[in-house]
Amino acid sequence: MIFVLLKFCSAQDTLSASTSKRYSEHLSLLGPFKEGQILEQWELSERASLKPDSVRIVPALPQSSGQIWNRNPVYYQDWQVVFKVRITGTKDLGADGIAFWYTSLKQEPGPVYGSADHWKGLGVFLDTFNNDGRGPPSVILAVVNDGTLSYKHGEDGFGQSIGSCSARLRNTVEPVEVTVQYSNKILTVSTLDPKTQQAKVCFPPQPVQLPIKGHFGFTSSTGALFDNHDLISVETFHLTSFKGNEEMSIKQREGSSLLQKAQNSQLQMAQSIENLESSVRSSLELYRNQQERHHSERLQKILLLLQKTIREQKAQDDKASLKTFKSLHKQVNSFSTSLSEFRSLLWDRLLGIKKISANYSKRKKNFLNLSFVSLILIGGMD
Ligand SMILES: [Ca+2]
Repeated sequence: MIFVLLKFCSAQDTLSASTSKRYSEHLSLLGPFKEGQILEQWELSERASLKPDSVRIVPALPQSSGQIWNRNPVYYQDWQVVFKVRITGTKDLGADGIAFWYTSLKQEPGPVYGSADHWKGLGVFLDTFNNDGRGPPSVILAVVNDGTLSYKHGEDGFGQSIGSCSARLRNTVEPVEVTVQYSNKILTVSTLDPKTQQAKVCFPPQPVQLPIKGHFGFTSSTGALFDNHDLISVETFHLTSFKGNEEMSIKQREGSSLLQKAQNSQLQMAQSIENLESSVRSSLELYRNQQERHHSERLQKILLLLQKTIREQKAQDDKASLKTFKSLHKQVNSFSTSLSEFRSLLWDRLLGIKKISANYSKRKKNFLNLSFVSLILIGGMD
């Protein structure tokens, strides 16, 4: 517990009082490990392997290299990575050391501590072999590359680093603990003194520009000389500085303002569209009214025409009817005349019949009288 507090305090030493940090489990790596275990957030190259308490980036074999990269990109603006390594060898000299990376992409294997050259981002190298004979036997150095720099491995990056410090790295009693921090575009590299448990800044913090998106990685290589290069642990923190907050707040306000402007613009646009729609709707209404008026007028015309036609037709009908009526009347009159004549004729016939009847009756009576007289005459004779 005391160790944790001290460690926390030591880590805090490199942070300003206005910076808070949050542990990122998915970007951290802690044992124990099982052989053959698949790390969810980290990918190992074939040469790298899991040991119970560490990731063996590369074993103590000549001309070897190994890599371990976090799988998913990091989007932290400010971050802090605390890692522990153990570099052990049976010989007096070993090589080449371990590199910590924060690069825009997961690097392919290559010549720079087992990683590709011309990287974009940061490399912090724990160099265990002095290639050019200058300076201390082992150092920690930081190199920032924009993708154009070719690392001079044979000269241990002479003239290329932004800072370095002497450090005992091989066969230490305790693992070597290094803290790399990027906050407010300032890079700070520090080591933990195993005796005092105090952080020691490796070189004066440097202003650097690192990619917004990147990957953390650890790689290692050996040459003719070799060591076991073990990564014990990685603890990553997401840093949030109040200044950053203020900047963020300003950016948020700016963003909010832009958003507001965009929203206003959208509202204006929406209003314009609404006005346009209203105008179109009015025009359509007017057009419809005009059309309706037109239709109405047309209908009125048609109606009038129809009425006229009907009247004319009616008139024609009336004429026809009158004609028909006249004809009929004439026919009726004619018929009536005929009927009257017929009646008259019948009447005359009737009178004639009556006369005949009367004559017949008279003649019959005369005949009867004549017959009676005849009978009397005849009887008189009997
Ligand atoms: Ca070297």
